[in-house]
Amino acid sequence: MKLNDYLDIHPDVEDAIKNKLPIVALESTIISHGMPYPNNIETAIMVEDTVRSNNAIPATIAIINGRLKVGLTNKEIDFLATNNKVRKISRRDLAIAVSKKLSGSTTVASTMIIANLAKIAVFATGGIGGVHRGAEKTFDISADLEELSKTNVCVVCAGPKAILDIGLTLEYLETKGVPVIGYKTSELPAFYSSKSGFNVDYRVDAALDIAEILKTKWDLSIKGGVLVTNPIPIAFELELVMMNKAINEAIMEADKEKIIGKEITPYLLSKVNELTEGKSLDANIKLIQNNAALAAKIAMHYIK
Ligand code: PSU
Ligand code: MN
Repeated sequence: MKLNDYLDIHPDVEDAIKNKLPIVALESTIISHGMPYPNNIETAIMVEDTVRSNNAIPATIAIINGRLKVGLTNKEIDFLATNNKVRKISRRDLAIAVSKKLSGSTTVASTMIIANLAKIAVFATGGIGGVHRGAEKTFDISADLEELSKTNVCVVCAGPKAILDIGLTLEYLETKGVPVIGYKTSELPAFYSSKSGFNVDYRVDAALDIAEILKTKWDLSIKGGVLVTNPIPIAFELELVMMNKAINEAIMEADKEKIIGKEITPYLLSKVNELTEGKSLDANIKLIQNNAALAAKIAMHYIK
């Protein structure tokens, strides 16, 4: 396979690859299905700027007319943010989207796949998908977890999304052999809150040490990613009890409306935002920014 048959690498990213500059991959489902307009576009641009101000090059990933885009123009970001027909593309959808020349935003799973094709090792998102509450009946487990077990990309997040079953998500990651690192914390953060009541496997206090763990894992040919969990800064976190109340109510609404499959995560995020009167969205924006900055530092120490 000739990579260029499928990949469109933005000139800034191409230049960074050539000159061995640090690159941070960013996903696009957050733009089209994770946030309302115009916060989605503002956040996408702000996150790219955060990567740049931390001395790395951003590569926001999406699929446009069947092309795998590594690095987007502002016009392409605008398209993803405003067109409500943009599909949410995960691993299962990827080959179909490409061969049928469709457009779509990429989840953590599919962003990892495309980042890896472009040899980008570090990727920042908000919160990963995981095992949903009630998964023992619904089997709803995000493809993000399987991807972390197969694809060699470091994912920097603020923990699993709080709408999930955090304990089961950790169990799944353990089974799949995915290391879960806490950046400057031994407690796993839970997206909107810096605390979850669960511990991470390892606390690491420096970006350099994380880069060394990546090098070591892949030198040893241990397949798969590393999950770096970076707590939302305390000043922006939401109170766990208040959040859980909103999440429980959102889950009840989703049940009533029979929302399932790939619609559930976007539905819950938007419902929780409604119930918290925009507080959860504010927190989501802050935590992504925080993750982008850390990812840039890790990428600087790790140049593939
Ligand atoms: N992080 C956010 N908001 C989001 C997501 C991550 O702050 O909307 C997206 C990611 O693309 C992730 C997806 O892969 O949510 C999870 O969807 P699912 O549960 O259907 O796998
Ligand atoms: Mn799902």
